[in-house]
Amino acid sequence: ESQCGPRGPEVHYSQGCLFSLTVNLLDSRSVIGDLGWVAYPKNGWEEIGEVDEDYAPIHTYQVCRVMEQNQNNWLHTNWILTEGAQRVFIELKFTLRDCNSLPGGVGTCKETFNMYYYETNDRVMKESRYIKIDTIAADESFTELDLGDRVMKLNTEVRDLGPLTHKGFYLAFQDLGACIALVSVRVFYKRCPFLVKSLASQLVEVVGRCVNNSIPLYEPPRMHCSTEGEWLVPIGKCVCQSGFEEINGSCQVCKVGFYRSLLESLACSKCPPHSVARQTGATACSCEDGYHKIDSDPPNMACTRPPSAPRNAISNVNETSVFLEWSVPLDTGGRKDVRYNILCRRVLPDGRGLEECGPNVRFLPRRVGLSNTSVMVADLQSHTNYSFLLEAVNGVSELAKDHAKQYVTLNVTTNQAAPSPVSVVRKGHTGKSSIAVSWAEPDRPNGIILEYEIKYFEKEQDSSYTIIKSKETEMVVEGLKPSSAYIFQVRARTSAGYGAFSRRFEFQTSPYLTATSERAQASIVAVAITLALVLLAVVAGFLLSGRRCGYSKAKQDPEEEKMHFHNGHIKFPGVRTYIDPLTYEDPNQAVHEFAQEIDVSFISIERIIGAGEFGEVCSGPLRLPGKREIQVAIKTLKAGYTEQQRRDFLWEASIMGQFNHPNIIRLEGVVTKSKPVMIITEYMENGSLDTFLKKNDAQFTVIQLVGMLRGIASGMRYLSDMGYVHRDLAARNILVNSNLVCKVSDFGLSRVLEDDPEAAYTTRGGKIPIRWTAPEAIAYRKFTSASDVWSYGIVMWEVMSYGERPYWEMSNQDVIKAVEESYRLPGPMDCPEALYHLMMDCWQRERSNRPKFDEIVCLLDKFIRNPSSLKKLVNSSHRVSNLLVEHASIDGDCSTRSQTVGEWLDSIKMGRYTELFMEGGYSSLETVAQMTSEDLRRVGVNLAGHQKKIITSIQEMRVHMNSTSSTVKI
Ligand code: ACK
Repeated sequence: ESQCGPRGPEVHYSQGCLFSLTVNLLDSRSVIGDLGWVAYPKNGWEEIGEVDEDYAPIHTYQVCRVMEQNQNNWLHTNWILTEGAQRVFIELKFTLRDCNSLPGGVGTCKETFNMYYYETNDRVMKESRYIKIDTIAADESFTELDLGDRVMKLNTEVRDLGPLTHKGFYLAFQDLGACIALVSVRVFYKRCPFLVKSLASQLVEVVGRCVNNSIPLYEPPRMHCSTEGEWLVPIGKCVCQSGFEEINGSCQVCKVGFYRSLLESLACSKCPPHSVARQTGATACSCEDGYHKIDSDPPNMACTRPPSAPRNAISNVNETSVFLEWSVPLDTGGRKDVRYNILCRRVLPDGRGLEECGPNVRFLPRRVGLSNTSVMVADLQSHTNYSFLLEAVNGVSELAKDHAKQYVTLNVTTNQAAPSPVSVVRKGHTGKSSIAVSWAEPDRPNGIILEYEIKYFEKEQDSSYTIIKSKETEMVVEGLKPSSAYIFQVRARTSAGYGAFSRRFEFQTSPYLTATSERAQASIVAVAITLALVLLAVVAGFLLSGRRCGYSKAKQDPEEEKMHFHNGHIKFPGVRTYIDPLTYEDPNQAVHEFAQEIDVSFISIERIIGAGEFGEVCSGPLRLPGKREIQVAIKTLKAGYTEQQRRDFLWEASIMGQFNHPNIIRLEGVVTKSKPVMIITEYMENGSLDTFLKKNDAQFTVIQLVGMLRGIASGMRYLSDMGYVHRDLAARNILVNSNLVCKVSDFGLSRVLEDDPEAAYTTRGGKIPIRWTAPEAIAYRKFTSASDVWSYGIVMWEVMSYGERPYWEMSNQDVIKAVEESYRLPGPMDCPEALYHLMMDCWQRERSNRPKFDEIVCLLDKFIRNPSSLKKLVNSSHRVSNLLVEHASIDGDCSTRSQTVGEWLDSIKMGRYTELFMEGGYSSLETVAQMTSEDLRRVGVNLAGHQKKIITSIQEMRVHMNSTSSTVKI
């Protein structure tokens, strides 16, 4: 009671107060007058009346018959009422004599006594019913000495008794020969305060109440009172309410600058950074101006603000995709939940402003709410300027409306890109041997579509397929088998190259016609022809009447298209072409039109890698702001240059800057505003191809070599499509990177050769590329893409012979003479025959007979796809050190010439006439070469377009045969 105070269940459980009250049923010390206990025998226990220092009576019963045998002395209490208690406690205080300290009488002396009880509902006592409670021994017994000192060692023993079922009970103490003084006997039970009447055998639940400024935590406090009067099983708890803290068992208000929210901690806490509590008793702190908190922020979290802008943003353009990357903002606003949003805007031409990128632009993984510091933006338009706003936000950005948003802007120009795939190919009219197909322009042409390629093959026969080219978006494919399923795929080509093929579309030709349906068809055809004639007459009249219709989009024979494609360099309006820097009055303007000026501080020259024509070539890192650091090659213009030399030097940059192709060395920019003047290009780890091959003699597989050649041909195809003639194509002007990618470089010579033949022959001395140059270019400076093809053949030879010098040590004059006399380089050692054939084709005297770069790429691709075509090596007899002249032909889809009549007709897509040619007796190319238009009509080639195509091919064949017959071998 003293411990818990008189408040009863008004407990503050957090103090851990457990308490009970005790109720005495008997206390021998509080009895005034005789106790009235009964001793038996009479000479056993005897009562000694004494008073304590306060004159209160002390009832002591003692017995000490230690010297006598067979002692059995009983002492009974009065009848003790239980008052309903089921469990009572008996507290004995007594002294006991140490037997060892007794002189002589140790044999009978005892040091214990027994305690009994006997329950009754009335006062009637039956001794025989006593039940032993326990044998009581002393913790400490006293000796003679203690008696002398009058220091009595008082023992206290408590025993409990229960469950009691009767109204009352007697206690009895049995002595069997000890020396005992029973100083006091107290019998009591325990009860919970204020619940005296509720004491029960089970736990009784009692609801508590929280003290001032405290509140129940989770649930109101409850405790259970046990039968022993103890508080057990506390449930619920009180805590100080928000804004208060518990100090010494009471709840005290939080001071200014401190706060306490309910569940966070028991004590008031200092306001977290950027927040204040201006009054006492704060349950939370409020944010300083400019700082915010969101509901989910814990109370002890500092107030935060929006982040600053992302840093170090860089862009990496790959065709029409841009990879944006950045670093986390310097100031995250104090939060971890920083996310990034991208705003994509297209820069409208002619300064017309910006427009938001439409829904077609894809953001990977997404546009807003990016948790990583990078994003891929795909499906942009090619050759277009974009401005990306990159913004960092966090959980409080929404709340900080007045906070000026901090963006970082990235301006990006997309590159040239191949067109996207044609998505649908439709079937039109179907005949027994023809199917009309049409398709829509790709969703993203990424430039002007130069032509389409239609690939088709009989279903499940995809090892042999046919490719036809067309400028239209429809065509009739002929020469098909009746009742057969064909697979069609279409792809588009722009100056950036081919897009991917469409998915496969399967169409079926009609079955053979029956006699009647043939007749029906014949009549339909007759009607159609009549209609066509009428239409023709109308159109002719229309044209003759002087009205201009412009370019007619009427359906053309796609085969004709292919002819055009094969026989000439196709140029369509709008195709990007190379612009001769000469067209600029001020050469400096040309440089800055095509080349970016780079601040020299972004370049570090680390080492010299070689000597260029105008000065040293160095390498080092280029760190453009907002761009990833890259390694570059730095061509310098040596000090003391003339203005002309400066112009010549920068000329190359004006040219290079116009190109954008993976197999053309990429110009990063120029330094013209400081000295030395520099041209900065991408760095090619393996340097020039000739040196690289010499260093790695016989180290590569044929496919690796063909892969390199394919890259060079692809770069050259791009240049020829751009209308640029290189004029100095040689392995020394090809650079190789660490992935063995070959890139065409050195664009410096062409103008000089064109404008100043003397300069080419005199000032450049050994650099005159006689060995690489086509005869017509040497003879009368006819530099064309066809002369570049000749040089390409020499590069092929250099590659296949691992950097051997063409024509070895022969003098330039001897080379010119030998080539004039139709001598050609022999096939290099271990060179596949097919590659040597291609080289030889590149060295056709008649330049129109040389393959186009397009065909070369196509053929090399075929070799790469089918390496077994490269198994057969050049006959070793062709490889003696003599020069050998031999004509070879390109076969297959990439060529216009072939060996048998059937192959030749197939190659010009006139295979349908093979049988007619055979029937007409034209079974060899020699006989075919003599054919006239009249002969063609006679064998059954009636269509004018087909006649024209076949005749053109026959004429080519004649030229070819004539040059073959003049072959000289040494
Ligand atoms: O054979 P190389 O190591 O490769 O020696 C020459 C030298 O500079 C003089 O032209 C090298 N070179 C030129 N341009 C580059 C480039 N873009 N990357 C690496 N090396 C280059 C060339």
